[in-house]
Amino acid sequence: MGLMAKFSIAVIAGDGVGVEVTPAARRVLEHTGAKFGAEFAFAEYDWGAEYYFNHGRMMPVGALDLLRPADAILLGAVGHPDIPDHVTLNGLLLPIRRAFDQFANVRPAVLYPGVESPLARYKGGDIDMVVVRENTEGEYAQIGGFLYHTQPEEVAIQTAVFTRRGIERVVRFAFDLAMTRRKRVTSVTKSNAQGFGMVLWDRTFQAVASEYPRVETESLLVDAAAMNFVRRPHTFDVVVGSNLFGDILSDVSAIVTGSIGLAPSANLDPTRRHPSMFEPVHGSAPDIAGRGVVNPMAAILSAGMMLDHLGLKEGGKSVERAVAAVLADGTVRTADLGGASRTSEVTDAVLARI
Ligand code: GGG
Repeated sequence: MGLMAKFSIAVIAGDGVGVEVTPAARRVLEHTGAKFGAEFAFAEYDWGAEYYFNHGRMMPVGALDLLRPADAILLGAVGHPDIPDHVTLNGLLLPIRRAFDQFANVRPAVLYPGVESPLARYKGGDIDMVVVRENTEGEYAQIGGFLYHTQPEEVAIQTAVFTRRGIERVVRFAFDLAMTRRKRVTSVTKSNAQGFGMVLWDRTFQAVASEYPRVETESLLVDAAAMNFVRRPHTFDVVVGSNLFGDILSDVSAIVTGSIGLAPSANLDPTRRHPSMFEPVHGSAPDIAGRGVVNPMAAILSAGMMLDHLGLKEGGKSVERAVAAVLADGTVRTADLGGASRTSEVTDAVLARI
């Protein structure tokens, strides 16, 4: 047997169903690693809502320095009904994305055979797109403040930040990705109404597009994009948009391909100076948390994306193939896909196929 590649993985299971899907992803990493010559050392961090209740913050001072040496980060979900969502998000997920310059949030949406789309005329194999979301600036830059805080005359200022550098690098990432796929990139803005940041986006998109003459391009306003994700999802290949638009549209792409329980994501620093982070698109789902019924496939597919990022391409492919095989077989599936299987049963079924 050849040399084992060794990787250190920081794990933040987080809140709600995060603590149920993360162990499933971990098992898949261990199992796939053993088959494809890789070994994983996991460091678990108990950050999130419980940590907040005990310490008044989502993660400790110095948390980012603990994550920094990791080869990758596996995240479950953040969010708790008793903590405002802006506290959980800005206390954990967004600072990690920014600190590690994870500027490309890659969110594939595939309609797998055996999965029913809510769109009547679409069947397995018909939809295969990737939403590339700008992940470090834009509408989530968290620049602003309150005047007359909590008083009746209160004013809130929330500033979106768009930089040419920030737009250019994520758009370039989208084009490079499209070159490995069907060579089609759709840019999404709202530049008719937002005449500064989004106009800079459009101009930057055109400039980068001119460097990729073999890639077909399309620019859509976000309202038209939302409509066309439902009307003609089969026409999209790579879709690139701002932090907010990518966040929203990737929920639409998730549901037209069957379930948000199948939607993985990678928060990538493509320069590899920092660890990238892999997480299901879904949140903590407090309504079903703790019952062992959440679909682990989004987290498992995210683990597959991690393997791919770490250079274990065949391992990554085998994870996706295993998920696809379980979906095509149709006997083991969670409630979001019309089944009654438990999280552990789905995980076992995927492991058996790898
Ligand atoms: N899986 C991570 C999670 O909890 N996502 C929920 C969420 O609200 N995410 C916001 C974002 O991706 O910006």
